Amino acid sequence: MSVELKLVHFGRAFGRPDGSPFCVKPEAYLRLIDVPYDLVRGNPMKSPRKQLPVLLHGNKTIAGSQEIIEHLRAEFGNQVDAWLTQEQEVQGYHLVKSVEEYLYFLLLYQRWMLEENFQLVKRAFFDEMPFLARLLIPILARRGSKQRLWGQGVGRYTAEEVDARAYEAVKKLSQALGEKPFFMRQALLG
Ligand SMILES: N[C@@H](CCC(=O)N[C@@H](CS)C(=O)NCC(=O)O)C(=O)O
Repeated sequence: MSVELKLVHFGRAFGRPDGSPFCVKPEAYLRLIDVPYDLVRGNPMKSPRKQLPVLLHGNKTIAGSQEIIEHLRAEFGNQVDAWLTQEQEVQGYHLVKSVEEYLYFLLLYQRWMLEENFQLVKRAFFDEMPFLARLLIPILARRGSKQRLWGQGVGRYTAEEVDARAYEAVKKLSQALGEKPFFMRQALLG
């Protein structure tokens, strides 16, 4: 069977499936539903919203991690979490929003604004690029992240304030997870 799903992503980094958590998310979903897919390294500037991930499915182009999951659900059925109660679905929605719209920005700050981490990011994300691109793209990407962070608000914190908020956010996630193997799963009995 030929593979008709192509996930356009940034690429493996830091020993993880992708440097971007938004690209890890649809790939994790594809693995959960066990549908064959190819990975293609892409350029966000060439994608519909100037961001990755993007899914190519036949002649359809789907931009955005959530839209990709919704598309896969519509095409292949909900094999992953159809058992959620409506209350759990609502809780899950807000959990995802807090990770994607808050914790993500703390991560963005730590990666791009702290010099020591930026040097690691530069090596992990851009080392394989041709010389000029390797020189310029990290500077432009850092500038873009700085503007996003300022607009969102996290960019106005000090590094110490960001650290404290990231620690608090991860600790609360860990408390919510408790002994469960994944979120929204009822606590294991016995
Ligand atoms: N809401 C989008 C967010 C995707 C996103 O923020 N992607 C970032 C990488 S983490 C990106 O492509 N940035 C490229 C840029 O800003 O130039 C989703 O869920 O897919």
